[in-house]
Amino acid sequence: MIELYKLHWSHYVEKVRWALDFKRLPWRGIDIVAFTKKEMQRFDCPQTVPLIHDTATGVAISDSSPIIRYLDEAYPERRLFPLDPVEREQAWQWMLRLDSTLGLYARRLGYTQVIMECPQTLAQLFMPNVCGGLFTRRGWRRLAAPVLGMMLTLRFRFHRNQQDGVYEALEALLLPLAEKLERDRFLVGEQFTAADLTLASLLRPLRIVPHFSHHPKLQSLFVWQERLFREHGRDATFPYEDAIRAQRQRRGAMRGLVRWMRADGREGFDLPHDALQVARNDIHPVNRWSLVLGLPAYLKLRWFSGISWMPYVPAAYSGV
Ligand SMILES: N[C@@H](CCC(=O)N[C@@H](CS)C(=O)NCC(=O)O)C(=O)O
Repeated sequence: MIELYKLHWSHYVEKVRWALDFKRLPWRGIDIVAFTKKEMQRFDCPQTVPLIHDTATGVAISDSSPIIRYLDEAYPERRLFPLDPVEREQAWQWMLRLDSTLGLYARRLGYTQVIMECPQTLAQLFMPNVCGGLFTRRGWRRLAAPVLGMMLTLRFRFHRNQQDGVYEALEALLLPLAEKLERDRFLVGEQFTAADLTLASLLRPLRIVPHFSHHPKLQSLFVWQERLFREHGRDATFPYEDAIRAQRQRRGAMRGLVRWMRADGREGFDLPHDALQVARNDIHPVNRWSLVLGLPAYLKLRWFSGISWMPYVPAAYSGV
């Protein structure tokens, strides 16, 4: 039995869930409290989510790509890595690069979009069981939203999206990927691998970011993603996607117009050209004093982010 310590909406967690389901391994999910992560403290490995504990071997391991590699080595049935060593290394490098670029920036922009359009959703994600679910009720949700929004803004630096060239860097990453996948069915070789699973999972938060979900040159990439979701029985939408869509339908508008888009902001990832050994992360510590800085950062993001409202139309790839 594999125990999976998770935050259910995390795109890194979805990678591991998908791998476990693909390999038909028995597993059980344990929802953790995001603020304390006390459920996983007994394990002597970096405390990021996802983390798995294999009760058969005693192995506990965090970081989604090493987890998937461990699963493939320990349980070789229904392989996710190619047998050919060159292709195997290619798949591994794709995973580490996507974890260190797409995964981090899509998380930033997905949360940014939630904060700009329906911040009350944050309480439903982070506090479903706190005080018997009090913060999922209407008025309390509104109270919790700015506090959670401030903490997340400081932790992941949403207020620096423009400065850090996040939109530009992601666009520069995704356009060639979309072109490649119009020619090839898979990222590596002729079969589905852990690299495809990584790309399709980590793209998910961008489905609520109109600059990407509605980008004419990226529609084929989302069609590719949807095909994989269908073929592998993955959830068509996550609850936060449904929440934001319902809000847009009610308002008839979405925050989609990125006003700046600099041509020189495209080098944002700054990764070494050599092979990567581990994935990068961008989590910054937040304490109660730094929270004082959170309020202006949060308010700026919510009201003066430079991303304007535009009429809501569904993305072409989804037709929803
Ligand atoms: N490279 C890691 C990234 C994992 C990660 O950053 N997880 C986030 C959740 S999406 C986390 O642990 N957050 C806890 C925190 O911010 O303390 C992976 O692929 O698993």
